[in-house]
Amino acid sequence: MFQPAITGSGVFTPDQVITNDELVESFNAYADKVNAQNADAIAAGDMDPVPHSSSEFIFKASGIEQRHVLDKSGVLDPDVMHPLLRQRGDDEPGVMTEMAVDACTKALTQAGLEGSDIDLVICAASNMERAYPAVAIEIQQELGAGGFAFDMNVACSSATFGIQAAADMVRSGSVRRAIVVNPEICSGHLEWRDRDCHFIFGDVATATVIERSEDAKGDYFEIISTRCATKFSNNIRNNLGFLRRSRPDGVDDRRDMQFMQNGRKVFKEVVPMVSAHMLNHLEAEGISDVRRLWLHQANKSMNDFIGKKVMGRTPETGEQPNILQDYANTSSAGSIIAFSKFSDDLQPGEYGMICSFGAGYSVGSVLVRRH
Ligand code: CO8
Repeated sequence: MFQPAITGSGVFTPDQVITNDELVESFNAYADKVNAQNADAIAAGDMDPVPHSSSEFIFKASGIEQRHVLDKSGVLDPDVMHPLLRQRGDDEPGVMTEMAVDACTKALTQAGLEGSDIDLVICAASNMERAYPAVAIEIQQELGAGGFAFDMNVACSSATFGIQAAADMVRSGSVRRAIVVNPEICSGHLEWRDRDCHFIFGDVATATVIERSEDAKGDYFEIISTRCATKFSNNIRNNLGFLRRSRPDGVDDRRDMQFMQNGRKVFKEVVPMVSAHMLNHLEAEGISDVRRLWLHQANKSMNDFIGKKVMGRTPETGEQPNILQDYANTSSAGSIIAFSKFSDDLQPGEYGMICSFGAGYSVGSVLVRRH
């Protein structure tokens, strides 16, 4: 058995930013347009008007101030309301691969490695841009990595589930060096025309290098243990799938072909589930002094609750870093952005926990110790 360690991490952040005010201005223009087009039906009581969104609500309910996206022109155009991304030819890398390679290159540089040193690529994300060939295999090719590659999807928990899979393989010796990469184009499957959720997501890619601690070339975090759990729930759902064409009632225009959630229920059900999961994991390892929590980034109040429960007190500034004010919810990448940006200052011997949670429901935790 070998001791797995995280020896590098990297973040690709798209250049384009949408502030809450920009988002709300475009949403309200869309609402006004739809309401004007349906003025008669609304006046007759046959249709409810589309209500306006507000920046104040968004910040208060979620803590989000802005989000990075691959394309803001389409998202903010009231006649489009989704990103406009060039269709890639079959002979060029896909959009997810491009983002992933950027994040992987940063993570590999931090680990002092080349792509050819890697013998496992896991592309772990909420959505894949095509059914096959696996996005991970294209990333493997672009990196010049050897071994094998595969895609996995556990929604927002994809990164921690991927790290568990990679760490277990490194531990057993079946692979030597792995990279887990999370390219999340959340803007592609968010319903920007629904004010209940239009503010939630952003785009990003993160990557984590996992190898034997004895192979590490610089600083690293030992992966002490990992723990994953799932419990079926319909409260976060997207029905877009390969069987859509077989349904008699149309193809892509239904609301359930995009992200849907009952946010209130998710909040109430997931907070206790995640807190108990993390506490059980720490208790099983006999750890009572975890110094840093890198949590999934969906909602600031949610993280405040979880942090308080797990630490047994209100976490001090920096103990539970949030990045969602700048990035919004980036699905599986959120906890890894927090880890990548806020882990350098941990002292040797100190413990931290990465934890992601979301649709499924799913929750994954990774206990690390700074070497
Ligand atoms: N502007 C103004 N008012 C609004 C808006 C808005 N934009 N949106 C809603 N309101 C109104 C509502 O209509 C409601 O009005 P009323 O009281 O009259 O009915 C009122 O504000 C309150 O609405 P909510 O109850 O919905 O508000 P909440 O306080 O619950 O906040 C949140 C909503 C922010 C969504 C919150 O519930 C939350 O964050 N919940 C947790 C969500 C979560 O953690 N989800 C998991 C992450 S998703 C995941 O796992 C990944 C899935 C795959 C990725 C998909 C990528 C696209």
